[in-house]
Amino acid sequence: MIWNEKMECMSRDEMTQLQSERLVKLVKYVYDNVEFYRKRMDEHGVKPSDIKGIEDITKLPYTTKDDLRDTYPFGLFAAPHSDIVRIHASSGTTGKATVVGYTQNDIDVWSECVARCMSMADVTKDDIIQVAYGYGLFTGGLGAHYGAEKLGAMVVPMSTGNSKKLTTMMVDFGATAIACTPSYLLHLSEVLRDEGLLDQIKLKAAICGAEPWTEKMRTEIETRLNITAHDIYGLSEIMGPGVACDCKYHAGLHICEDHFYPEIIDPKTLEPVADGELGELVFTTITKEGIPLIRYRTKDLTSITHKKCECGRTSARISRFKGRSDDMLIIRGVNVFPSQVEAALINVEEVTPHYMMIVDRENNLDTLEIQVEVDVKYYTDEVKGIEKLTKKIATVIQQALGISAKIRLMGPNSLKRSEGKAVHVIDNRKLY
Ligand code: DLL
Repeated sequence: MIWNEKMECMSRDEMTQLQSERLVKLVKYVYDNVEFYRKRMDEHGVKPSDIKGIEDITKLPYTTKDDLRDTYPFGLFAAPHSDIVRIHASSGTTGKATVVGYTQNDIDVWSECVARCMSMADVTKDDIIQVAYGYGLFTGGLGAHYGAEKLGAMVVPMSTGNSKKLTTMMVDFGATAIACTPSYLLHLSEVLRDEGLLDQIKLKAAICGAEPWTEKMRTEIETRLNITAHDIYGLSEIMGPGVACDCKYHAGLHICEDHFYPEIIDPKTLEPVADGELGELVFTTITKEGIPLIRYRTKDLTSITHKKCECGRTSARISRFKGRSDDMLIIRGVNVFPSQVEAALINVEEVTPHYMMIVDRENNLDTLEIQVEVDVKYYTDEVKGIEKLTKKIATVIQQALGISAKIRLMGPNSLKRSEGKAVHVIDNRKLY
């Protein structure tokens, strides 16, 4: 089923016209309401009146995560606080989170986009959907929740964790759809198998995202659970889940293009690349009110096509993600930057700035080990001392990253020094 045929199936010309009108309005809106953008545009010598249509978008400067960090917490908000009805946040590159705000209209648009995505997975008002993304500052839980409600489905707001309860309720409530990260769904399939519940579930579809996954993982999920699994994409800076999703043809993710204007650029030259070529995805939020962003560099690497899909939708499609142009990792669904570890360790007197993060996947759950080099002054063989310091670092890391890590203390000068750019991560998962 196509949730919003008018918007999802409009002709290219109509879409370009709509995007042009919306961009012109947006640029004036941010220029009038966000000091940061006013200054940026003045520096670039661009006036709102220079933007006459979507073809003028390349005249505008890019926005990055650092811009959000530098204006923390509300510096990029365009709407007055009295019009903001919700805040979400995700990891920043160092200590501070990236904060986003939504007006009621933004929440309505968001729910509409998620409803479109869930419809791509053939979820309807007759479905019972378990939302097992985290609820809270992370956009996954509430984003999926409001979209499923908009669809009219029966929503079970499980959040993450407590897999046994989730699987029991899956059977007892007869859940027909689930929204969660793909790795968590693989884990759930094992819990269902171990509990002997696999033949009692009524699941038909899964809406999986928030982290990279492969076609191999999709096949594994679909075979184990006898369902169809759809790839949903989004990021908190742009909105949250629901920016794009794949339909039953799995031939790329349809972007909600009437709200998010996509560009693909070469991350080095920052020049646009042609359809089909790999590059960094950039979005302009052409209808957003709370925190509209112009040419936001997602750092996600993909390619785009503007060809009509077999499903009938005409919206541009992006291919499954091929990596990132920065060093962000997603561990257990949480965005983690090595620089956050560095920032956290600086406050621990007993260790040096040398560390190594080792990421792996065991039983479909991500594991993180952080090897930390102890300062020669504090190095000890004494078990009690090691235990105390390990615990202290584990607490600091948990607070900084929002996820737990196994800490391994290393002797002075034991971690390999690199000659060029320091290597701080070994990722043994095969995600791209
Ligand atoms: O992960 C929003 C979301 C929630 C999307 C639930 C889908 C489902 P952030 O925490 O801001 O927002 O992380 C955004 O996650 O830039 C990508 O690198 C990655 N990501 C999200 N979805 C996918 C996906 C949410 N389907 C960052 N495939 C993005 C690959 C994804 N990577």
